[in-house]
Amino acid sequence: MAQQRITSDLDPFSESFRADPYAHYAQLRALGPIVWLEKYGIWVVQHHAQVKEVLTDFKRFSNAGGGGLTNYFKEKSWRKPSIILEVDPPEHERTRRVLMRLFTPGALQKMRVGFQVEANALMDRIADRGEIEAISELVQPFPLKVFPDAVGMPPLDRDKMLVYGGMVFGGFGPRTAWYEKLMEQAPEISAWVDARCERSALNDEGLGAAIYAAADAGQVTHDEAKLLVRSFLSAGVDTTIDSIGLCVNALAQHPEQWRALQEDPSLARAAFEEATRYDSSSQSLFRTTTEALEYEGQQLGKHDKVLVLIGSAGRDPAVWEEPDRFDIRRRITAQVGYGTGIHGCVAQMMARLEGEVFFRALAERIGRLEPTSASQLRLTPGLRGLLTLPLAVSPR
Ligand code: OVV
Repeated sequence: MAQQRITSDLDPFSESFRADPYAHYAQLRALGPIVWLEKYGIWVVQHHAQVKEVLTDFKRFSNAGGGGLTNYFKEKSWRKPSIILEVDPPEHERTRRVLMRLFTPGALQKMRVGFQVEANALMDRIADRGEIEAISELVQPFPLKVFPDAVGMPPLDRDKMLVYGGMVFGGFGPRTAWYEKLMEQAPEISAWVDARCERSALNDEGLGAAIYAAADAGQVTHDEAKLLVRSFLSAGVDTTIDSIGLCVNALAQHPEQWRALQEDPSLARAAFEEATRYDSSSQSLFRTTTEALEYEGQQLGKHDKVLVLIGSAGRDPAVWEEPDRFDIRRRITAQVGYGTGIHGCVAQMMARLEGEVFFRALAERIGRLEPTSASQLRLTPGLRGLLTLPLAVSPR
């Protein structure tokens, strides 16, 4: 028998919630394993156990209902739904397989060299600058260079790319005035993205060409190949920019952790992994119920939206010791910062590689890494990240 409904008037998309998400997550966790958010008429799960379970149970919790708050079973999406994120099995298997095959250890090893050259050059450019605005000068330039290089694209126009990212991830949130204003640029930005995904806009060596080769081999259609390249552009740039930025911030805020990384730069990958638990760019995603069902004592309706707070799972004291402590030596065995299950981030090994190479170069080449004034959060829904991060730096 379902119990009485557990409800909350918290608004996870509000600026006040987003300015301090972890305290709000703790409030939600205290209420129960699944809570009804009155403002949006959606469910939310916030404990590691339920986050993992909902993400894994694709039969009851669908992706075809859309990656965000918009319910595709009831409303139309602003863009053609993603054919990898916003589909269920069996359709999902074909597209997922094509992308999975791109990220072999050999392919990643080939990327590593290019990433290292870029990271080292970047650190050397900023090391003796004294004071920098780290987001625009240190963080953004790295994914904005290595990602298009790996895909086989010409350099990305920073401004267009970041507006597009705002649309994709902002589109996962509510239809606010901020969002409607941003969407005035949708026709122009969509045309720009579409052009970047054409086969003729990609070189023969990158991940993009490999997707079109899979289309030549009959694994997907050529139209689908174009949409899969779009998924790369949608999911691969803002996410890594924000994750790397938040990790730089965590290190600057924890001088003893920064010193530990400098003493042993081989901790770079572990530091980035810990930041993906402690303060990840991806805080939440959505599922939609396929049918009416009882879950954790609550009665869910058919096609109800479920907000899955992976950022809260990363701070759940049931799973992590001292979850609010940033500790780059922590053993991470229950990471959900990349999601999990059949929709777990398909390029997560590439993201980890970017982080590893970036933070190793940072540790090897930068001495001082200290905040000079307060950083600014970007309080838009979809992704967590910093707008600005003023730092004092010096060469090592
Ligand atoms: C994981 C993710 C985020 C945003 C967009 C997409 C995927 C996509 O496939 O378009």
